[in-house]
Amino acid sequence: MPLSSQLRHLLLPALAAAALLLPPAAHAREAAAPARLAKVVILATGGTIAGAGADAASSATYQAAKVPVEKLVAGIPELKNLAEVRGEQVFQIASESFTNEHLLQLGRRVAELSASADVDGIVITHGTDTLEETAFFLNLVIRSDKPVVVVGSMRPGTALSADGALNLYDAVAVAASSDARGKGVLVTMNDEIHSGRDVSKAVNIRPDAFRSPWGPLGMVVEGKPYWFRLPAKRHTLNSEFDIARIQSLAPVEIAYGYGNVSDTAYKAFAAAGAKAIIHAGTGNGSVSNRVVPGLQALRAQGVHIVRSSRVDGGGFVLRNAEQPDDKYDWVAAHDLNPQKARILAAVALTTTSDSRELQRIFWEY
Ligand code: DAS
Repeated sequence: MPLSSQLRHLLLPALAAAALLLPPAAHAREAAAPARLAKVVILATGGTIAGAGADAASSATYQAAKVPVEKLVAGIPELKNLAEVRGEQVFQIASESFTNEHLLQLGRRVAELSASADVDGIVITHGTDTLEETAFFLNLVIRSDKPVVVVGSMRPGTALSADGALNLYDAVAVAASSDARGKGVLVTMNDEIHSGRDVSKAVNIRPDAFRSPWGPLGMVVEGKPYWFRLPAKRHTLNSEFDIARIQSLAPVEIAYGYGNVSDTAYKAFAAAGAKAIIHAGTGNGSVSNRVVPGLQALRAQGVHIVRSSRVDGGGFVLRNAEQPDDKYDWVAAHDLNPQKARILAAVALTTTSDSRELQRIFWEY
């Protein structure tokens, strides 16, 4: 039954006065303006996430690096519920064609943006082939705790059940979340959040292609990150490396170990100027007895030998196990696969050429 006007006149001032007595929190909640959306910059480099195929059934036959960043962002209007997003087209290439110069140029832009008060998080759209190398490189050299999230897709946006849009939505959600700060460079693929250090591409044509041997750090579900683990190795603000102090990366090459192998590739790499060679060895980074003398000679010429393993996913190369690393002055790559070991060796060589220092760095990063 409606209040009489007389009673209303009596009650309203009393209710207003009572409202003023509410604890500040209640007032603050009602009065506060909605928290501003995080400002996220998407740096686009190409890859399948920017790819296009001839028809929807072409999920593995397509051209990478075709769709510009503006179209990627426009294709996901829901992004504006997560963050204030703007895009920059840094490159438009398939990532198998990345060079050290691409890594340095991208790293310098990421460093510049992460130093800006007008940027809360950064997303990098990237081809999946070398995504793990770029993510690890940035993890080593970007001196900021702001979220940097690298993302790709296994299918072009033109395909049935394309994975790029949700992967990018997840990446923006993580880059916009304050609890992603300080966790190092991250990778979002297939609903999972991985450490840029650990993750690698384990399958070449499925959306669940990316695996971390020690497991993902968390998941993104409906635009919300859920965390279950933290990185164990040094990264970003806790790294001794800084993109601002890196002018170039030394040539570091990878040679594969297998039955009947010879030392030809190692010698050719050294002759071409390699400062370190990553041995993608069998098993525990083992080296054929047909190759050991050649590697000892290269070490004597000043070329570093880093023993990684072609076995990728869940173990690590043990120093002085089957190979006398102390005697040969070689470096054990620990749990890093050959392509990650190449990145760390190249970054480490910007500050030292001492093999004991290199080994310390391989234990710590
Ligand atoms: N060629 C692959 C690349 O650019 C396509 C992809 O998977 O992103 O890495």
